[in-house]
Amino acid sequence: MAKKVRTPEEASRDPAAVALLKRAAELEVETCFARADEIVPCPIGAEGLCCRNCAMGPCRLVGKTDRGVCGATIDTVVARNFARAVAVGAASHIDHARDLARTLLAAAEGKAPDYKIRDPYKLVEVAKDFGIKTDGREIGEIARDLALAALAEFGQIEGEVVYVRRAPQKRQQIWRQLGLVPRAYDWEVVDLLHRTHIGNDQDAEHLLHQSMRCALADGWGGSMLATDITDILFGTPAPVLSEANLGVLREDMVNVIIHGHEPTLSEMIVAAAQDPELIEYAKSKGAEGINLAGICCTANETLMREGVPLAGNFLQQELAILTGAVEAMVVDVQCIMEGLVPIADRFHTELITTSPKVRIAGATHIEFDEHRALEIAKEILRRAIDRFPERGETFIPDYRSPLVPGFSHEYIDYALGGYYRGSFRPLNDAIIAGRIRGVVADIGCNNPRICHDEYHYYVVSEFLKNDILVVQTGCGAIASAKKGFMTPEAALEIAGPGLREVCEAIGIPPVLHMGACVDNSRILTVLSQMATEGGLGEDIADIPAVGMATEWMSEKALAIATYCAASGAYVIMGGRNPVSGSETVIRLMTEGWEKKVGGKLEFIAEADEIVRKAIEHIDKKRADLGLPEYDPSKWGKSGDWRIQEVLDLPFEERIQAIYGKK
Ligand code: NFS
Repeated sequence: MAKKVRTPEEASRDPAAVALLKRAAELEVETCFARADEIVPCPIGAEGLCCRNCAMGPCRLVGKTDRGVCGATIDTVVARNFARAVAVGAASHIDHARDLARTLLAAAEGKAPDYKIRDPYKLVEVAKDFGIKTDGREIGEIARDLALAALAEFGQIEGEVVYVRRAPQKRQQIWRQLGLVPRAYDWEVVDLLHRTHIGNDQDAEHLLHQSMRCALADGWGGSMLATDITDILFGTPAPVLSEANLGVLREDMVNVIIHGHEPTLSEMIVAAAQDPELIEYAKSKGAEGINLAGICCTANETLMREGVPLAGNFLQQELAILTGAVEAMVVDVQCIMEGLVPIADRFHTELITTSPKVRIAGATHIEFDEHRALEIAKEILRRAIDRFPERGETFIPDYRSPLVPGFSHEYIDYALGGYYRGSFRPLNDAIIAGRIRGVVADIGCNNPRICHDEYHYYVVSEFLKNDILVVQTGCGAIASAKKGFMTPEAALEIAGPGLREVCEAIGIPPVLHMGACVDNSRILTVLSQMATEGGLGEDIADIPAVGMATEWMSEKALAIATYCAASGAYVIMGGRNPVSGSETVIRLMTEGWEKKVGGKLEFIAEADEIVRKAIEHIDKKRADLGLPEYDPSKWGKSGDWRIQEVLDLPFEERIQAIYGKK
């Protein structure tokens, strides 16, 4: 069968990406889009049916072969492959959290002088969660105790991880009854990996059970801790105005892309870029200054707190270099394509790795050390500036959209009720009344096997039309940002009448950017607070909400999906189903998990089917709660819309509309 090579328009829905894919063809530069067309996925691995866990194999369980050499069944092999992916995904978030906790400790002990506690209020709140005494104590002392208590969570000898107590009571009971409460972050990952060794756990349900516990150590452990410490060190996000897409690169400035996941170095680069000496240095090389832009979750971190513009999501990392306008791309950990090296070689761009964990052959390595963070950040920027005179022809597609990100759960609480009356009551009330039909979290990656951003655009616009509030993180959030869904004005244009009223009243966009992928923990916190607030049941599983990663590709996405399901949510993953080789595993994750934990994980290939099933689930949850059936005709006659309508009336009718009499 001839391989299908997609046109740029078939490969991406983002006009900036389309323009650059055309440019790539002209320059004969290879990208992941072309490689995805070239490489046919292994059909056996794709279904989870290849076991390569020992040297008796690899065993390919296809055709008449339904057991591996050791006798492992299809169900065991498929569940074991899934479990390994969850373990790796969880490990990524957990290890990210460890680095942040170590940075907090170094900052508290005065060994990392460039870091300060920017949110002491949150420090105190989190310290209380950890049972640390806060009254009358110095901030530095509290921070040190918190860092040590947090670091102890990774390898705790026994007990439960602290953050499970943030979940609704009912959820905690379910986890305790089922033995699902994580004991220590690292423990659950090691336990799961251990089980997948040859000759260990050989019961699909049992493997999936520990997959949930391990994933919970991510969601209610590593990720939640990473979010909290990042807020403590760099500030809890609140709305800012910024821009998204490759058009944020500047012709007249030194462009530096920060890409990866960790905020520790990128925050220092943001600070260094404002250094007058470095700006002067850039000017001495013929540039107007230094322009920073982000890719992937580093982008989301610095966007949320500093307003640094988004250059793009996962599938735009190579395309950014293709503009010819990037002097340096600075990467840390996760989601960094090795394909960046050959592209950077074609241009003047320096690809700089910085994490002690990540080296890429062909890239420059400047190792990050939190003890002299700002100095390293300045060194990196100086190198970028030195490249500016080497810049050749550029091709920056002129596409960028405004956005208002920064919706931490603390800010949502504040926006809904004010400083003294912060509460989720208005949100719950809007759902109860039916103004908001339900909530969808559309998160996760891009995948070159799916037309770039297409699923994100489609599902988000469908949900908005149906009065469903959308919250987003990760690369899905960047997709919506580029599409213009993240401005309050978008509510007027796309949202259904009820959702529009709510957005107008509060002054928020209909799609809330809640941060990076570790910040999915913010979504867990919001759902827990909604459950606790009252009127929407008493558990996350009761809320009319659905989680999804429509263009997922990473193991982290599988870990997130699993902890959301284990927390009671219905989770839908788009595109490929990595457990399709076993009907038993599919059943266990859907019907089985639904019975066990109230949530389920389903893989659905088509976007319209995803929307249909999500809305069906939301309506079912509404009915279970005894809420009124969704009826959009009841709404849309208030707020700005109504004011304008009244102002447009002839005088007599206007008076009647306002005063109710002639
Ligand atoms: Ni999440 Fe963020 Fe993007 Fe996917 Fe990668 S950047 S952590 S894994 S690709 S959303």
